[in-house]
Amino acid sequence: MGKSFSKDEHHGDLESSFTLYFKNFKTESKIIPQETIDSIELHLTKGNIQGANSAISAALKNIDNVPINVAVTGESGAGKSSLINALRGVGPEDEGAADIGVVETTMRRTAYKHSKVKTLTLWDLPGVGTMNFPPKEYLEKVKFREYDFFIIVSATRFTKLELDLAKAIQFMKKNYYFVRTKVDDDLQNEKKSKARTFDRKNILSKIRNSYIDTLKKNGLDAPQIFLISNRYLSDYDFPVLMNTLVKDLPAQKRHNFMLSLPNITEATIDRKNKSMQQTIWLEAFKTGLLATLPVVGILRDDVEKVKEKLNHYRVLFGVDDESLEVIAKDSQVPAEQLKKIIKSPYLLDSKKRETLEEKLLKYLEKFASVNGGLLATGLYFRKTFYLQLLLLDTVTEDAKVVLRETYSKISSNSHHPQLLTMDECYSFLTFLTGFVVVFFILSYLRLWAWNEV
Ligand SMILES: Nc1nc2c(ncn2[C@@H]2O[C@H](COP(=O)(O)OP(=O)(O)OP(=O)(O)O)[C@@H](O)[C@H]2O)c(=O)[nH]1
Ligand SMILES: [Mg+2]
Repeated sequence: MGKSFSKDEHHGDLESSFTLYFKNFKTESKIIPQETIDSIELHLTKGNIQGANSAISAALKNIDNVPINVAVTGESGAGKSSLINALRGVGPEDEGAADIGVVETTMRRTAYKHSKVKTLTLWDLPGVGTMNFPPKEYLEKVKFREYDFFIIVSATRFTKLELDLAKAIQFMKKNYYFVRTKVDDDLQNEKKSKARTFDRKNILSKIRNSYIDTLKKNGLDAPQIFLISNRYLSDYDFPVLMNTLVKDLPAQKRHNFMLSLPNITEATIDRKNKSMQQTIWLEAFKTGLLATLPVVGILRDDVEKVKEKLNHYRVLFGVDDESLEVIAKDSQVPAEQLKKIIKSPYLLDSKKRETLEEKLLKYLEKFASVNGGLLATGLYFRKTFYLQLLLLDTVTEDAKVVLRETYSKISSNSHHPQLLTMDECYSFLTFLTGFVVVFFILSYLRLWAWNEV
């Protein structure tokens, strides 16, 4: 599979591959800053292989180590802890979950580390109202410089203090996001009180517009509000909120933040895949820059590394045994059932009929037909690169299969908002009774007419 290149041909090829590869990604999905991409390209143009290699190593190291700090603030009971748990992919009863309750539980800032992404910390801050300080002083007290952005949460309306806080955050050149929680409750209440005229879309847009009006009146430019439910994450604006947060972060923080997010939609899982692909490609590119010989077979000592990689991906995509146990508990789908429908645990199973080499070959054929050829040419085209993509895609598909299996269970659980209100049940029963009465009258009339004849 390897192909030899003369030195110049090799460099020219590498430079164009590098440029082409990153052209495939939108700015908001790239995991390294444009300046870094430009500088690597410059090294390659000049034939400075060592320079390009060091720049890629530094970029990857930065992605691994750069801390991400998220501040969540809002009045007591607004749903801060619930949102933090949701962002960490932790259920309210799971180990290490932030305390949730109806009594005021957050009086000072509390740090919650993400269990899988060690560089990410979510901070549960006391509301600006509970601290009794003007916004600027509040920001100093909660150490505003440490955070990448603020999420300001409310379950009712935003107070004047919170609106002023947003302005102060903006002034400090940090991002903030207004999040309105518990919209599931709003819809439920509307449905109960106005069953006949209930229109979900209309109600949500009314709620949204009333917030936007208030924000505009208070001098906040380009205001945005995310309507979410911490109980039903894939409904409403939670997925939009996640995309916005990822897009607004500096490129080098995107990858880890993306990986930290819960698998609530298939689109989220695909985005994690795209992010992982970039790190795999950069690693392979870097290795290929310095490699002198193309690797043809899967080396024996690579097998252990491959196993390690697979386990790592399974953890990141939430399909490792431990994660599956937690998902099973939350969704009430037995863990055994989940383990049966996924493929990654058996991928490296040597007893299987199809060997890993055969699987890889099949994958390469499929890859080439979808992408119009194989991605990388030149010395860095190594089997291990495509093997990692195969592992990644298998794990990605597993995460989707698990989501589908558990989503259907969650949707059919009784705690999901009722499909029919009492009024609707009553109307339906009235209709049914009417229908039965009319049916009997008509049958009787027919019989009577028959006897007459
Ligand atoms: N229906 C519904 N209930 C929610 C939602 N978010 C939170 N809750 C409930 O609201 C209550 C308060 O939520 P918390 O997450 O503890 O609120 P908090 O802002 O952390 O409260 P403090 O720690 O007291 O400041 C809990 O009973 C949650 O289960 C939501 O989106 N929908
Ligand atoms: Mg709390």
